[in-house]
Amino acid sequence: MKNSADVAMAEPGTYGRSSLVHVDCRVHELLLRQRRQERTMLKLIASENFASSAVLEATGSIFANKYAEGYPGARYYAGNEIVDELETLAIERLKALFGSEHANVQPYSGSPANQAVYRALLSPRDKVMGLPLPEGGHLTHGWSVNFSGTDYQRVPYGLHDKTQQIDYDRLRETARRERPKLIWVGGTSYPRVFDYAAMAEIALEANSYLVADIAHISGLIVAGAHPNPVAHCDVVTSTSHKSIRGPRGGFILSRNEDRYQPLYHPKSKHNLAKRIDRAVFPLLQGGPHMNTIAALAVALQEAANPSFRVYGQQIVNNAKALAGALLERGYKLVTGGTDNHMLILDLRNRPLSGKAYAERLSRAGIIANFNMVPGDRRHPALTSGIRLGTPAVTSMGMRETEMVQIAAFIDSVCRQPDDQEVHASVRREVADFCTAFDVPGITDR
Ligand code: DSN
Repeated sequence: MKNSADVAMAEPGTYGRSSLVHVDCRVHELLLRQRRQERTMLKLIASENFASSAVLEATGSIFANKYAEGYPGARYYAGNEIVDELETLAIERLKALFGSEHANVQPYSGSPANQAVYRALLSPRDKVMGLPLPEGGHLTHGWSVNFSGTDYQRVPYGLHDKTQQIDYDRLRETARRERPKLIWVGGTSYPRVFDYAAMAEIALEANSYLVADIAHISGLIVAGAHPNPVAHCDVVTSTSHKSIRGPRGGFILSRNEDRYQPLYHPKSKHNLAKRIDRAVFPLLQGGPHMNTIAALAVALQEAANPSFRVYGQQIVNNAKALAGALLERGYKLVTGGTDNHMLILDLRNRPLSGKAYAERLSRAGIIANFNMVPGDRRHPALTSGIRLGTPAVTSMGMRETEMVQIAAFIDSVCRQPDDQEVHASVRREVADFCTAFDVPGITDR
């Protein structure tokens, strides 16, 4: 028997009208399974969220079909009058939300956005300071296996031994000595607020560009639940799919003018904004994903709604409640707690690796990622930590009471990591627990 895809292709007129279930039952079945999983499990990955139905609709729209290499008003393809309006709308919304002079919405995601910053500001082998990955930084902030660590000179800065928070005094000393051309502020597993004003002072003393990577916390910033770095930084980069609850993509904010242009780019005829734009396209990328830009515009409209402020604050309240409940149960947390949307369980004194605990939790319907902790002696593929985040469960409408219950689920699994019956029983309880909440973007039950 012919499969449904053959039928759709064979019958003239059916192409373009059949729905997924009729064209590809295998992918449809996988989609249904993923949907069921997301409805019945607790998504505690700090970098994930649930985009709204409106954001998903724009992501899956016909804007995906359009080639629009270039920028609004200066494209290399015809027929872009409407997408010019669309991209301008996203840019203006972004500038208004963050108070930025310039915005580029074309980066395909966070790492390409960061790569564009390197290419706009630096030359190969220039010195770059960043927080190392095991201490909470990102691969692109100068980690050895990433282009940022192989093509540039890495000057790591670190955490205070006691507080496990950024040691700004040591950072200042290192910056004075090394005079890096760029300093990153931001990370992927740092559960505290960043002191952008202190970083700006340090960067100014060292003649360094200051670049904030706000991928994790952009939603918190818009909601007023974390300080906004824009006034302190030369450039700010972000993904758009984490706490800001947009499509999978990235963006860059910057000043128009480059305060170090005479020093570092005396021959360039382009200001900072223009150099960022040229680094994204044509240097690194081709056609922008206009469907993603459409969905970003929608997400920014949602984030401008006053209810988003309530959402952002609740993410933080929930993270604090989850941290408090785990501390009460005797768990150790990196830095002793959290100021933002994430917490990192320090499992160095436990028998199993972070990876092993993450696997057990997953069997019980709790999805989290294993993560390095400061001073970790285990291999990065095993680690001694678990990172937990509250953006997704907060999008489901959960509050502090539910965080206490989630801590109890986590504790049951981690106390009995080898008892599969316990995992199965927690899995049933978690599924039951989730049925009381709606999952944005997943409308059917
Ligand atoms: N992969 C992202 C995270 O989980 O934090 C960072 O790029």
